[in-house]
Amino acid sequence: MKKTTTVLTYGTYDLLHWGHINLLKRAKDLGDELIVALSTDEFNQLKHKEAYHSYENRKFILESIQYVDKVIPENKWEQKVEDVIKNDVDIFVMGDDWKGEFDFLKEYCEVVYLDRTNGVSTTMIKKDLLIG
Ligand code: C2G
Repeated sequence: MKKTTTVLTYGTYDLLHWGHINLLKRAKDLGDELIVALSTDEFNQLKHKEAYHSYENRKFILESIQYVDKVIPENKWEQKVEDVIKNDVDIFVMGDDWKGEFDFLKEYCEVVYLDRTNGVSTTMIKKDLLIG
């Protein structure tokens, strides 16, 4: 029985935009199942990020996306090895703004950094809306 290929990625996914969707689509295209570890509101504080939408609402939005099969909470930096093992992950994916940061996972699974989508970001959206 062929094992399904499980892909795992992490992020805040606030004010969802086409750059996020572009990442999720390419991540899902690498396998059969895509798990997103979504930064909790508390973890965002550790990342010095403040999401506009709550964790529950960001989770609801992600779960509505055709490419996403499962959403789990990201509570701390140190949970990735455990997440990879517990979820039998084959491929870990992040945008290449994180290139190299998670190479320690190569001991447990394939690590893929996908090109970040230029021209859009949550920060940019917030700034543009401020200017009005
Ligand atoms: N991304 C992208 N293109 C953009 C914006 C984001 O490809 N224009 C990707 C990022 O590289 C990341 C994912 O979308 O892989 C989610 O981005 P963020 O929500 O900003 O995630 P981040 O705050 O980088 O959290 O433990 C890892 C962290 O939780 C990553």
